[in-house]
Amino acid sequence: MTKSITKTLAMLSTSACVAMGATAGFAETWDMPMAYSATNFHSAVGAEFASCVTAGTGGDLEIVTHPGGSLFAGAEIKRAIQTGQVNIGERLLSGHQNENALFGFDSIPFLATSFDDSERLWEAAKGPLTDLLAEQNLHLLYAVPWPAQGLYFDREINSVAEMEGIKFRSYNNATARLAELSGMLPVQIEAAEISQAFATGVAESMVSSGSTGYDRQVWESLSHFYEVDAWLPRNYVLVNLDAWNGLSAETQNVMNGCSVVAEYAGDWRSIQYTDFTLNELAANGMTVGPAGEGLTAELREFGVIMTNEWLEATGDQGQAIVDAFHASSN
Ligand code: PCA
Repeated sequence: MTKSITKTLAMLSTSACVAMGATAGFAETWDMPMAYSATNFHSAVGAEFASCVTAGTGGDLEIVTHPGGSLFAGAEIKRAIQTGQVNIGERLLSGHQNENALFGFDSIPFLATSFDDSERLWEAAKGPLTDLLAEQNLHLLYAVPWPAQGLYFDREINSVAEMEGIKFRSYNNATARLAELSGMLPVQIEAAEISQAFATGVAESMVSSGSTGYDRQVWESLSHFYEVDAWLPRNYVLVNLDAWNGLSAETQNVMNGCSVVAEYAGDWRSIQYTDFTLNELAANGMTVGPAGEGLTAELREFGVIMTNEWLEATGDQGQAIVDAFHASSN
């Protein structure tokens, strides 16, 4: 990895010189909508990526990030890029599982539960996902995992039976299905809106990372975080394919180089952020720790059900991803 980063940086500086040496063409600005708060590590990585491209192209292509859902809300970002309302943006693709089940490969409970697993699963899925996105007029640049997903509640929970009837904030089909299997009542809410949803009692629980709980200060309404390590969903930075094809080879090179750096930095930040945010949840009064054995065993059963459902929905393509993931651990 270090070697490829060094190569990338060398490539970037070459491209930057080429771009700066070129006779100034028309400088272009691309707005980049992002759904999560400005202080979130994904948004920080996006801002670094934007500066990298702006500097690397000698200002020929300036990218301006708009975090916190300020330009488009999370659910609208993919369509905005596809239709060319913006040329670039970041989106949690599992939010579009209803369009194509393949988008949910990173949200299958207990398939890939660590950063290493997540990396291997991503390697297995990258090809098919890139092809699927290209069919939708989207070019995939890079993807960064969230820390592992755990369960938040406003009370102590030791079994699935105790979850009956709890209002559960979901962020994609998989999280809604998990709620359904455990007898909770799912309500889909963007991360930007959850502080208010918890404060007003619209939701009393969710599955997410320590990162989102920290960003949204959920300790104001919730009391428990159970480290379940259920899966690590990813955010994806996508470009409108026509806009991508319209870029010069030099600019594409710079963007590819900046993407490699962003993916590497994003992984690193996500790993660092895991302990930091869990400590912050505890420091702000929440009970933070692993789920009990009974609850964990029950949740793992849901994992088996949901893995089978996903394989049924995706057929040979899904099976090939899961097989390649398992094969890569040998
Ligand atoms: N935070 C995002 C997605 C996964 C995560 O950790 C959210 O809760 O919306």
